[in-house]
Amino acid sequence: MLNLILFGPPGSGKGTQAANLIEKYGLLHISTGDLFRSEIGKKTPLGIKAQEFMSRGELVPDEITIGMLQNKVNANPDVSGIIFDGFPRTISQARALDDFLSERGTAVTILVALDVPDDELVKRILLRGKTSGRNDDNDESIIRNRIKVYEEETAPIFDYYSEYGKSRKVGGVGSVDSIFENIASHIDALC
Ligand code: B4P
Repeated sequence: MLNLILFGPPGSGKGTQAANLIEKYGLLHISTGDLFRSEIGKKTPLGIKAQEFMSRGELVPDEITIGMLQNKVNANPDVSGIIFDGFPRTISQARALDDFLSERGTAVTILVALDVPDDELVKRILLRGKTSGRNDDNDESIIRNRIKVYEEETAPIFDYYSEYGKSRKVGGVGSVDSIFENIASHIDALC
């Protein structure tokens, strides 16, 4: 099973690259951001809780996020692999993911991090905000807070998987196709 963590700060292009990767490798795409937005759209109790954190640019608490992720994986038992997009975002989510995959007789194969400068991230997200309808995309101070939360809580996951020789870094500025080729070369070197 190919279990790929697509990693990087908000706006680095994880969702964009995931779309191409699904096509090439036939993987299930799980985006925790998309799952939360779907719950928000349906006004479920989980969505109402998630909205509170997302609108401030903060992470949704682990106890909500981990359970939701596990439900999604359990609902798709026959897949040949998974792209985890936006998960894990804390070390404790990473540990929970490792335990959960190990119970299923599998493990994270590779983490690919997209590297993009902060000012480019802000520019991209503000541009996306013109059409996305996402209230966390429209306010520069909320976007900067998302980047700060990423640096403090999420970035250490890169080193966590480096210890197992699983982390790779890819430049995230340039054409979507050239970035995709780069990601694929790292995956192909392992599989
Ligand atoms: P996410 O939905 O994961 O969103 P994101 O990080 O903003 O986007 P992504 O990196 O996928 O960027 P995209 O491809 O769209 O998270 C939203 C919120 O949900 C979080 O802040 C948090 O509150 C919550 N959340 C999610 N997961 C969680 C978890 N595990 N734990 C706790 N909370 C969680 O690209 C961005 C833009 O750039 C697009 O407009 C795209 O067209 C453009 N772009 C992409 N590639 C480009 C390129 N090469 N050049 C120029 N533009 C490019």
